[in-house]
Amino acid sequence: MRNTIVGSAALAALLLAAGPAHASAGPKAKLKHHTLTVTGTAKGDKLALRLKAGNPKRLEVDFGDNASADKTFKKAKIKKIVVKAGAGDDRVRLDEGNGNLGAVTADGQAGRDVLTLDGSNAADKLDLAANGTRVRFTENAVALDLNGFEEADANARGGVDQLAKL
Ligand SMILES: [Ca+2]
Ligand SMILES: [Ca+2]
Repeated sequence: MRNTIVGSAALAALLLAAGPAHASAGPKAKLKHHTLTVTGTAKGDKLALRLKAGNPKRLEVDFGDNASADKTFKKAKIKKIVVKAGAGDDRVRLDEGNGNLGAVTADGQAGRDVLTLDGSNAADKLDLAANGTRVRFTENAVALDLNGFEEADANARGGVDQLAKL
């Protein structure tokens, strides 16, 4: 089951509010005070987050979304995940196929950004709701707070899935 929700004018308007682009060598992922912050570059980035296959105690950050993890963190040390995709047309994938990531706040920032949520093989309950100018994606009661994405895709896998649209 695949659902595509094209962003609202409110989301598009957030482009205007996005901050200036900063040049940097590549995307970054840092864990500090139990918050994992993933930062994209000023160009279009592909950023993927998932639990490690066969080891759900590890959380992988995959720059390029090429199935090769670039950074790995201890899941137990992460209480919150913040993704700032930066300028450029970014693709952010939250892959919960190996388990839930926990609370995620993701901001596509400037550019035309796409957020993909890959559900688990269990029966998922996906709710998408406008939350002011933000979009709140709730997967099995775990809140994903999304901002600055022009498109959100939900790939629910297996099980009996429910998806509520805006
Ligand atoms: Ca990679
Ligand atoms: Ca962006």
